[in-house]
Amino acid sequence: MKRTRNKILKFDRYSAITVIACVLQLTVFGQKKNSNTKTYPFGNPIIKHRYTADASPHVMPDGRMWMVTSVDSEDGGGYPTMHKYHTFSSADMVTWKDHGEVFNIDDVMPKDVKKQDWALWAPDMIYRNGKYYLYYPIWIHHADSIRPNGKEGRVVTSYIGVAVSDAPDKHFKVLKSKIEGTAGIDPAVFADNDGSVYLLWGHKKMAKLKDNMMELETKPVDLDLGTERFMEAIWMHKRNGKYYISYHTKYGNKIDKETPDDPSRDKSEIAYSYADNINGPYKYGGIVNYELGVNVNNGPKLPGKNYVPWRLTQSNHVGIAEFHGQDYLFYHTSALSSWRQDEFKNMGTWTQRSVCIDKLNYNADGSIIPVQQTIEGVEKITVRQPYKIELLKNTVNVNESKALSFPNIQLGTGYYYFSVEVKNVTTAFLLQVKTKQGILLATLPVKQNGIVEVGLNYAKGLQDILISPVGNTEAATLKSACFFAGSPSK
Ligand code: FUB
Repeated sequence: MKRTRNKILKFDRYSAITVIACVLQLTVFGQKKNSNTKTYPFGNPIIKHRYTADASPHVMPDGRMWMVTSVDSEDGGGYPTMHKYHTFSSADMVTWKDHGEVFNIDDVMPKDVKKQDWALWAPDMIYRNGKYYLYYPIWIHHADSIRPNGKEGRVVTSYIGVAVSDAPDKHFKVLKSKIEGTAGIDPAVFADNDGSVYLLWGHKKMAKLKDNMMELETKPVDLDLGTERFMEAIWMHKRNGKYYISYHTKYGNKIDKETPDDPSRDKSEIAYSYADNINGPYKYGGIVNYELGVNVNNGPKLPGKNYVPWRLTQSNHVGIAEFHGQDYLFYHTSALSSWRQDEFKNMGTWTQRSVCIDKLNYNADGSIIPVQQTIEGVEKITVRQPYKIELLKNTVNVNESKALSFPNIQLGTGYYYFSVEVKNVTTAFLLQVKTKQGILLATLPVKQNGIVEVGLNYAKGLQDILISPVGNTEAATLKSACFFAGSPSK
C-alpha cells in the first residue's frame, strides 16, 4: 500500500487539536446545510460565493494583489475534505475575481488510496523569473496505523510539495511532489531583497531554496521565536529592514459561550516575533490579531449574547501584504458560514471558513498595532500612476567600479518588481538596486545573458536610484532596466 511509504510523524499537540476540532464540528455542532441564499450583507469576508481559507497574498507582476486559498467544503466536511486551491485577484482590495481551481488533490494523490485520507492544506504562491510556484502541504490521515506510543489510531503525515505554472490563474503542474527535508504543514515563501528565497513551514522551520525553487539549499533551521506560543501558519514579511514572523498561537479549551473572554484560557490569536537578522534570534512582539470576533462591535450578535457568532470559532491563519502604502492582514472567520446556515443564529461551522481583510498598522518603533477586525472590511483604493518606469532605453556598460545613477525617480505609492536585460556576461555577478540613502530595494543575481526580474521591498516615493554591479571585474552590458507593477492591470 502506497500509504506506508510515508514517514509517520509524531502525533503532537497540533494533530490532537485538529482532530478534536473535526470531531467537535461533526458531533457537537453537527453538519449544517447552507440553506440561506440571501446575499451576504457585509464587506468581510471578501469572498462570498464559496468557502475560502488560509489566504496567501502577494502583489504579482500584473500589479494586482493575488491570493491563493484553501477551499473548505460546502458540507462542512472538515480538514480532511480540503481538496483544491483557487486563486483570486484584485486591483482595488475590494473587488475580487475568482480565477477558479488551479490545483487539486488528484494532481498529487496516488490512484489507489482513499480520497478522504489525503488533503491539501494552507498553500503559498510566489512569482520568480517568469514562472509562478505554488507550495502546498500534503496532509495524510493513516487510518489504521500504529501511533508512536504503540497504540492503534490515526496518525498524520505531512510534507511540502511544489507545483509550477506560467500564470497564477492557470492550472499548476507538480514540479516536486515532496521537497526533501520538509515535514509539516503551512508552507510560506519569502523573497528577500538580497535575491534569496526562503521556504518556511510547519513547526517554525526555515531553509533557503535553490534557484530551481524545488530543493532546499541549506539545512532547515528551527527558528527561535522567543516564545512558546507558536502553533502553526507561519508567515514572514519585511519592513524597514526588520523581519517579522507571524503565526497562529497554541490555544486551549473550546470557547465557552458564557465566558468567551475567560483570561485563564490559552487564546487562539495571531502573534508575531521580529528580528534584524533573518535567522534570528527573534523577539516575541505581541498580538497581530486577537481571537476571532474580539472587539467587533458592529454587526450581528449571537442570539442572547453581546458578541458576533463566529467569536466561538478558533481556526485562524495569517497572510500579510503591502499594497500602495498600506499593509493588510488576511485572516479567516466563519462569518459567512454563520450567515448561510441560518442568518447568524449560530456560530457557523469551524471548517467552513472565509477570508477577511483588515488594515495592519505599526507604531513608530516598528511594533505591530493589533488589527481591529471589522465586519465592513477595507475601502477600495485607486492607483493612478504608470504601470512601468523605464530607467534605461539605450545600452550601457557596467562593471564593479561603475554604478549607474538615476536621480529623481518617482516611485509614488509603490513599485513591486524590477527587471533588467543583461548582455555580454562573462562572470556571474550581483546587480544591486539601491536608493541614494543606501536602502537596498533589490539584488538581482546575474548568471548569464538575458532578462532578470526580482520583487522589490517597499520601493516608493521620490528616490535617487543607484544600480551597482557587485562582484564583476569585467564589463557587462545593460540593455534595459525598469520598475514595474506600479499600478494594477485590469
Ligand atoms: O486549513 C487547514 C489548516 O487549518 C491550515 O493548514 C492551518 O493553518 C489552519 O488554517
